[in-house]
Parts: sequence; structure tokens; C-alpha cells
Amino acid sequence: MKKNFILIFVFGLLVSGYLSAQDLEVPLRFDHYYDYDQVVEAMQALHREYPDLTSLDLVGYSEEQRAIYALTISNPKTGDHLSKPGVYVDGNIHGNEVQAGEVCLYVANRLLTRYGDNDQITSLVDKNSYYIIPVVNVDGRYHFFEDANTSSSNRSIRRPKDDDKDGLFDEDPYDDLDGDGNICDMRKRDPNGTHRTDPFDSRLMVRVKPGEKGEWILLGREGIDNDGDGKINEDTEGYLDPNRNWGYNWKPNYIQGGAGYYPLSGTGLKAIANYMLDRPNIIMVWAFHNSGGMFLRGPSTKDEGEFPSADLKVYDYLGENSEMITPGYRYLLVWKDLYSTYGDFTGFTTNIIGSYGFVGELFQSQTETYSLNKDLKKPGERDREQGETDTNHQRLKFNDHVAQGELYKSWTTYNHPLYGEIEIGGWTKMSSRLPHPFMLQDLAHRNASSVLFSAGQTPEIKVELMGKEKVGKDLYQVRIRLVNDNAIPTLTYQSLRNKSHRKDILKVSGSSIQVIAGGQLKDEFMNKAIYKEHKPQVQFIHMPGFGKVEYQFLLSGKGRVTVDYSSLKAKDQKLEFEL
Ligand SMILES: [Ca+2]
Ligand SMILES: [Ca+2]
Ligand SMILES: [Ca+2]
Ligand SMILES: [Ca+2]
Ligand SMILES: [Zn+2]
Repeated sequence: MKKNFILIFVFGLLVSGYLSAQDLEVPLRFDHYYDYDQVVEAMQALHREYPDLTSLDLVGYSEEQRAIYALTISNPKTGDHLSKPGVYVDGNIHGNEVQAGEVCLYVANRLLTRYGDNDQITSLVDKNSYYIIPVVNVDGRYHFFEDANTSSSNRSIRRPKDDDKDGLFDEDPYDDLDGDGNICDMRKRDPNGTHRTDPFDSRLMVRVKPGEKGEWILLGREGIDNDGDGKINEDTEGYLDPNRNWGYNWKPNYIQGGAGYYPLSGTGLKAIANYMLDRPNIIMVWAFHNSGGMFLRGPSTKDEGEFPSADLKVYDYLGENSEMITPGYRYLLVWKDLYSTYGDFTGFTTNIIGSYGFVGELFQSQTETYSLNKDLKKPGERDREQGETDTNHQRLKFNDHVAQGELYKSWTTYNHPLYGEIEIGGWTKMSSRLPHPFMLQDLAHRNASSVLFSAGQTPEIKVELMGKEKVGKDLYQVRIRLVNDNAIPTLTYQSLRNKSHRKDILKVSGSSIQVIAGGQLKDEFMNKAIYKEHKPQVQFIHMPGFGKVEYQFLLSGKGRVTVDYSSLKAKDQKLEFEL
């Protein structure tokens, strides 16, 4: 097997376009994929290059003791990182969804390398704190590159699980029989088979119609019966789904497959949950996955009901803009347009962390366009004769003439211990769910732009003195206006509904003044204010997106008055004036 190992390694180098560590410079390159070690090196390189704007934090360790790192981008000159709105970005929670990690690195690289040169980016860095965890499932990413895989394997939390309940754990994984680093498909010639060769492309097969002669039987993914139980590949790595094990609306395995034994039962997940709980300023969350071209919002299940309508306006504004930034992607509601998920990450961040959040499903295989001419059906278009293979026709042309054959492995004969002479071939692990490296930068840039757009919409509160009027001896009527010109409010309406986070606080004080009355001003012209009964000097408020609120106070005394505005998720403000 040693020879195979070397072959895998060399093939991996060629196909994945790996770079060696010494090539790693800032600005980072996005014409190749970074393996786990290289992601860490890339984060270290960004931190080394921009020590004043970044910190590199160890969040915790995975099941296999790999480090999970977060890169914080925050300008200390504009305040401590906790004092500014937090934008959290992560990816690669499913170990095979590797380009999600590159999108996160791209966000960091873009913010840092254009800081000071690009006005928009400079202000985005100055106003927010960014918490970027490019790889959530560090074990999964490591094994995806290191081991032979399909494009969909190595997704799990790396904890052995006995899928077939025979008392043995992960005892019958896929086997890379031909040692090429890919887990492809097996087929065997059989005149009574269910499939025949596709007349348009001999690499593909189509199902035989009644009365037609067969040619092939399909034998599933590459593998043997490792434990001799009469089944092949029946207990592969895991499976514990890292996106079904968060601490909100979690359900056990008998309701939803992939659940662990209790919420947050993955060591990496628990570490990230604690990391986020330590950062109550997080108001915007992006979690990148890798298939479908979607921006998904919650709620994750129907029984949770709908978000408050004022939150939907925020989601719609961000989601519809993201659709335009990334043509072809769709902004969707997860349970309705996709499927219900219990204990998923954005359920946790929306309801426990109190932030707005999107799942970004990155890749669309339809973008592997070869030709739009009439001979080839449009991607995804079905043909009665051909079943669903037309997308594959086009993808194979793309493979042949745009990717020079890197995405598909031609069928070759193999002598299988159980099936005898078979053929192994099909789509490789770097195909199907990952853009070819030449398309990676475009995908990363557009999706990073959606993140940056939302980062521009985090709340920025301006506190203004509207008016100050003497209404009696040493008695003043003072009006304060708070304005938020951005789309995102200072607390989600879901947080208000859940009563999960404290409201903003507006406090009026002065060494020689007394606050007689104070409350929200409902109508400045009719002088309608709703005064708070107790402690009028402290008001609990909520700032909407694209809006303002006004407060009125009756103050007695003289001298300096200080108005302190403080918020969990927006930057604190101070206003001072004299009576
Ligand atoms: Ca087993
Ligand atoms: Ca298993
Ligand atoms: Ca193989
Ligand atoms: Ca078996
Ligand atoms: Zn995923």
C-alpha cells in the first residue's frame, strides 16, 4: 500500500493544486485549496502581516485534538472589540465543504489587504469586529484532503459511531481500491443489468427501459466488505452531523439522524458556542456550506413559527441584496424551501446569541457551463430520453475541455475480491460540490461581498440633542433623538420576543441636575411623551433599523448634563451639553 500512498500524494498535489508552505504570502492567493495546516498558516500569515488589526485566538480542540482558530479583525483605535458590532463568519462545519473555508479566508484577506486603500473597506474595518473561523470541522477538513474520499464524505464530527449496530465502530468504511485518492463508483458488466451505456457519452449509463437489454449493474461506491458481514461500506466514519448538535431546539437521533447524545456534544462545537457566548456583541452571523447556491434564513422548523415581521424586513433587505451580489443564488427560508433541521447552528445563533444569520450554500454545479448551444441541454434541464443525465453530459464536456479531465475518472478494470472483474470510475472528490480552483476566487469574492454588505448594515447609533427649552424656574424640557441609518437594529426582534438579551440603556446624569421625568416622545408636535414611572433617568430602549427614536426629559438644576447610550451590540455613545 506504500506505493499507493505515494501515488495518492502525487495525484493530490496535481489535482488539488496544493501550494507548499513557503509560497504562502499575503495577500493570500485563491487559485488553489488550502488543506487544514495551510489554513492555519494562512491565518498566521494574516496576523503576522497585520498585528495591529488582528488577533489569532485558539477557540478549542476537536475530537482528534486539532486546534480550532479564530481570527479577530478589529481596530483597537476605534475601541475594544467587544464595544463594536460583531460580525461572525465561519465555514466548513461539514468537513468536505472545504471552499467555505476559503470564503472565510477571503473575507479576512479582503478586509485587511484593502484597509487604508479602499474607503468602504476602511470604514467596515473601523466600525465592526469580525470573528472569523474558517474551519469549524478541522478534523473533517484534514481527512478530506488527506484521505481518499467522495465529494460528500468526511462530513461528520470525528467521533466513531456504530451505524449498523453490530458492536463495532466505523468498521466498514469506503476503500480506495485503485489507490488514486478518490472514492469513485463500481460497475460490472452484466447482460441482465439495470443500466446500459449512454449512447451520447460512453462514460455514462442510462437505466434500461422495459424490454431493453441491460449492460451494467451498479455496485455503489468503491469498497469491500471489510468485516465480512455481507454488506459493503455499511459503517463509515461517524456519522454525527455537526450541524444538528447545537444548543437550541435539539432533538435526539430517533427524531433526526446525525444527532449526538446531547446538545453541543462535539468538543469543537462546545468550544465555539462558548467563544460566541463570550462575545455578546455578535449581531450578524454567516455560516458557509458548499452546495446549491442559497442564502438560507431561519426559522429552521415550521413549529417554531415565523420571526417577527420587523426581523423579516431586515432578512429580506440583506437576503435580496445578497441574491443580486451573487447572481444565480436564491434567498430562501430553510424549513419551507429546503428541509427542517433541529439543533442547527443558525437556530442557536439566532435564539441564543441574538443575531441575524444566514447559511450560505456556495457552489452551483450549473456554473460549470460548457456550452449553451442547442446540442447540449441547459444544465439541469431534463430530457425524457436521457433521464437526468443531460447535466452530466455538460459537466463531462466541462471536465474534458475546461478542466482538462481533472474532475472525472475514466472507468478502468479492477479485480474485486467479491465481484470479480469490475470497473472503477466516476466523479472525483474535488468535483461536484467544489468549484474548480480557477473559479474559486470569483465564488469567494462574491460571497465575501455579501458578508461585507451585511457588515455595512450593522447598527451605528447617533445621539443628537433635538431641543432644550426652559419651561420653569430651573426646569428644562430636553429632547434627545437617536438615529440608526443602517438596516440592522440594535437587537433582533426575536431577542425582544424571547426576552433573551438586555435592551439598550439611555442614562441621563449630571452632578447638579435632577431628572424629574423622562420617557419616549411619541409625537414631538403634539408633545406626547410616555413617561417612565420609576427611575426616569434610566430608559430601556430599542433602536430599529433605518429609523429613529426620541426621548423627552424634564430636568431641574444647572450645569453639565451627560447622556450615555449603551448597547450590547452597537457602539456606546455619549452626548454632553449644558443647562
Ligand atoms: Ca458497526
Ligand atoms: Ca460509523
Ligand atoms: Ca479510488
Ligand atoms: Ca461489511
Ligand atoms: Zn453543509
